Amino acid sequence: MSTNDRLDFCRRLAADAGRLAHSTFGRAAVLPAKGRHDEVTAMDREVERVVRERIARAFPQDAVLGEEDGASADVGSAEFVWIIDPIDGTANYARGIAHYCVSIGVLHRGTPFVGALHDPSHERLYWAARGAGAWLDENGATRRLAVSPIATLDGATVECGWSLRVPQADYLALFARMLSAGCAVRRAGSGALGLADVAAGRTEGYAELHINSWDCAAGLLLVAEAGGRINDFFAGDGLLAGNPILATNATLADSLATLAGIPFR
Ligand code: LIP
Repeated sequence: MSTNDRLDFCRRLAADAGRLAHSTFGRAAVLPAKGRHDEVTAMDREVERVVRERIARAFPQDAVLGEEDGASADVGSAEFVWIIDPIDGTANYARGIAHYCVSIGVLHRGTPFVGALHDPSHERLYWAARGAGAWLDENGATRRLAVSPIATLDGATVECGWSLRVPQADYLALFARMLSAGCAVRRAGSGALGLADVAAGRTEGYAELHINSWDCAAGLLLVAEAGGRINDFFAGDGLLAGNPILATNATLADSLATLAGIPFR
């Protein structure tokens, strides 16, 4: 199988999964939360079920890791691992806020290989392959993505992801450091779309003190292939346990790494 086979399949799968997710947007069947501010809907589970089924048929030799149903037994040994967030931004989805996406990334021997991210609310399909650039299909056209050229912190916008997975004091300190340096700071509730914004040059950075691999596997590749700099998220047990994440444009990379306290490789 070539890169193109998995890339083409990943793009089609993310497109189909996003359309499925959007079919109940605004009337989501919200299930008992996994934790405070950690929602899940029936559609999260349905999208992941469908995505897993299609991957198993097309690439039975590949491993899978998904937010809702966990890791297949061969996730530590398989050459290729598919990483699925069926709905990233579930809290937004559950509330009818049109800021969510389906994110599907593929690792080859532990590093991002191809990925696709579908934002059905805006009919945007982001995709990338290692060494082949990052791209956006929108309004019937495909354009290459490039990170922002902004070179000053007081001109930068940075998204700082939040969850109860880290102490609130640490998050507030991160937020305060960014603000004190002159950055505009946002938190929109989807790490994957936050990474897509960096890749598309809409923001200059995305930082989060802990994020899971299913939130970011596709988005990290988008940023790297759009000319940005990313930290070594998959170091250690990043795949199964998550890690801090920093994804930036090239120009402000070192400054944002210092402010975030998240070093690059
Ligand atoms: C979301 C992440 C985001 C985080 C949110 C939430 P989910 O993922 O993408 O980085 O800040 O709290 O965890 O749970 O919507 O798939």
